[in-house]
Amino acid sequence: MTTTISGLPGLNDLKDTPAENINEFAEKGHTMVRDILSADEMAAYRPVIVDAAERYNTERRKMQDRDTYGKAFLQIMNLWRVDEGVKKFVLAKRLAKIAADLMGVENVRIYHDQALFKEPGGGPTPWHQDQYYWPIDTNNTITMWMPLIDIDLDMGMLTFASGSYDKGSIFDYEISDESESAFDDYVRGHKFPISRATTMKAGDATFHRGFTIHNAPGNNSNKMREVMTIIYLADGARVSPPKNEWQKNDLAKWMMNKPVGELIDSELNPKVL
Ligand SMILES: O=C(O)CCC(=O)C(=O)O
Repeated sequence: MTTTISGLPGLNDLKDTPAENINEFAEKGHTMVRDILSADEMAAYRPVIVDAAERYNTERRKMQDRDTYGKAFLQIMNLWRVDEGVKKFVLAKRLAKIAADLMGVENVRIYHDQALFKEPGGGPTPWHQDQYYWPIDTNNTITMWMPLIDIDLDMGMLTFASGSYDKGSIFDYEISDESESAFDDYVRGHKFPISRATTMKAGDATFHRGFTIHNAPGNNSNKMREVMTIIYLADGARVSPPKNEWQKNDLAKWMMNKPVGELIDSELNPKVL
C-alpha cells in the first residue's frame, strides 16, 4: 500500500498539558496522558503506521531463535524519514507540546521514532534506561509511548520504577538478561514504587524520562501489541562524547555524526515546536 497524506487529520493544535501530568512527571519521571488522539484520528493513523512498520520490519527469525532483546519486540526505527503519513504523526505539534510542557521547555527536537510491536507470545522487555544509549549532554529527554490499539495487562504494559531517574546512568548494561537482573535488584533495594496502567486506550500515551528505569512484561495475548514511540530532546542539547559503542552508533545513526559539543540540530533532528 502506498501511503498518501491527504485525508490524514492534522495534529498540530496546541493544548495546555494538565497540571497533574506535569506534577506527576516531575516527581516520578513518568506520567500517562489520556485521549491525546481521538478514536477517529487513531482510526486514520493506525493503518498508516502499521503498514509502514510491516514494510520496513527486517526481523525474520523465529521467536525461539532470538535472544532476549529480539524476543521483546519488533523494533522499526525512524519511519518518519521513509513514510509521509508517519511523518505527519511524528512531527505533530500536539504531541511535541505535551513533551515540551512535561520537560518544562518551549522548544523540542526529534531524536528518533520507533515502532515497538510486541508479538503474540513475545517476551518481556528487560529493565533498562534508554539514555544509556544516547550521547546527549542533557537529561531533559523524553519518550512518548502510544498504543495504536487498546491494550491491557496481558499485552506487555510499559512499567516504571517511579522516581528512579535522578541518578543518571546506573549500570553499564545494554537491554539484556543482565540488565533485567541488575536493575531488578537495584529497584527492589531502593524500594522504588512500581507503576503501570491496567489498561490503555489507543491514543493514550505514557511519557518517561531518558533515565527512568522501565520494563514491560511479555505479550500473553494473541494480538500484536502495536505501539509507536517518539523520542524528543529539549532544544539546545549538544552532543556529548560517546561513552560506549552503542552511543557511537547512535551518534552516526540519529545525529548524522555531528561533532562532540555541537548543537543537536541535524536534518534528522528537526525542531518540531
Ligand atoms: O515497548 C516496550 O516493551 C519497551 C519500550 C521502551 O523501553 C521505551 O519505549 O523506552
